[in-house]
Amino acid sequence: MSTDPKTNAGLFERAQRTIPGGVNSPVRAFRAVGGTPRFIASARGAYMVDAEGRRYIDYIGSWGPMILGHGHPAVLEAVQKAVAEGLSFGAPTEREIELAEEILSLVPSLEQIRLVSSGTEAAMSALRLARGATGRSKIVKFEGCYHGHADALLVKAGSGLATFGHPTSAGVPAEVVQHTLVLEYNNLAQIEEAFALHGREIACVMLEPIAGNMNFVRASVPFVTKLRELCSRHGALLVFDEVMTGFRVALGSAQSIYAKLIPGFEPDLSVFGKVIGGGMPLAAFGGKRAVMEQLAPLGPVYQAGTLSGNPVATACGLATLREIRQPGFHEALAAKTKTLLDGLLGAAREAGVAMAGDSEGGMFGFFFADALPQNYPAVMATDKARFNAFFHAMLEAGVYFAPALYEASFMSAAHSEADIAATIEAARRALKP
Ligand code: KE4
Repeated sequence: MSTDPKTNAGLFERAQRTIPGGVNSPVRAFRAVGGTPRFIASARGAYMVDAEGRRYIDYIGSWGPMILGHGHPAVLEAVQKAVAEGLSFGAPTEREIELAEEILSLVPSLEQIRLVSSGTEAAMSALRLARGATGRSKIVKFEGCYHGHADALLVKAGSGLATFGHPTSAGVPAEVVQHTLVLEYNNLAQIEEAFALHGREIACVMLEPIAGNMNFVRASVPFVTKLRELCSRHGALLVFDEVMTGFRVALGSAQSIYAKLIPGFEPDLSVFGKVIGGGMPLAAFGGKRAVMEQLAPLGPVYQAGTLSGNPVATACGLATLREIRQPGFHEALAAKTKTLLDGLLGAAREAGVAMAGDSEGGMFGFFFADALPQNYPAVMATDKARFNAFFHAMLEAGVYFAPALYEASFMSAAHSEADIAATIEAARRALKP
């Protein structure tokens, strides 16, 4: 008996016939948590509705972009107007300038920015730019941080500081990652030793300032301070991958938080995505003019894109940024996120379950562990079985968290106090022994 084609299971069965794994991005397949992915039919405000008509309170928000919630009137109006004016021109538009000016007005470390279509493309381009601007080949990234799927960044740690990375994916030749050094996040001794060994050959250090691809792990202030100091001393560029944290954890992104804690702190290059596209394919990378002007057509570093700065995507991103820069927006978002997280942790305490969590702005994460992990091995040592059971209990209760223990979750301006109370009540029931 074949599965009812109108159900999630039926759609998943059908999808797997024509799309590898039935999905266009692996994490959507629920393989980390098990079970059948939900095929979403529509979304509005804080809610998504699946193919079976079931409604979920959505804490994925398209993995970060939907900071306003789904279908914000100002965003829909801007996108519909842009659609009527034309979908794509392959020529410059005024709105790309407006979006560039808007982003630069919010991030003081930026003097110029280039728009692209995905976070992967932005991180890959920033990496090439760092190598081109410094004339160096070696790069440093950290275990647990994800910067998209460009070959040179799909790397796992080598067997020590002197040895460089190994591919995490088939199809990536060892030669491509031979210059990528993968270190432990928040490990000051390792980064000091790496620069002592390779300092003059390192083009850049790339990291997620708050690692949402380890669910929620903050780069410590001493770690970021050390990175800034070593990069400056050795002529390497410090690249903040803010695809997830950008305009999400604070209006000025994560770098504005570190600038308050580390006097004068700035990264050299920044990578953005998600929120700046408001749900449409748009990302960006930027930095000081002297570095950015190394890019074609001015300089020798080639980078391009047919749909870069797409007029509909820029309308969506611009409308989103104009809404989130309203006074009090991030304060209200952060307060809601904290209320939710405190409620989840309280429910765990009542149930006698070890749970740790952290949040910044509209981004949060929780682990079934006694303490917050500070690096990837510690994240992967948290209780996966308990996480997966909790994920599914909440999904059955109509609450959609990130389907993997190493992924962050997201609050939106559309989530109401009632949504948060219902989520906490569902957690109490899910965690009850
Ligand atoms: P995209 O190519 O997926 O737009 O961005 C890649 C990327 C780069 N940098 C960071 C810090 C990111 O978090 C991402 C993408 N994030 C994942 C969620 N962990 C996107 C979800 C997915 O892969 O489907």
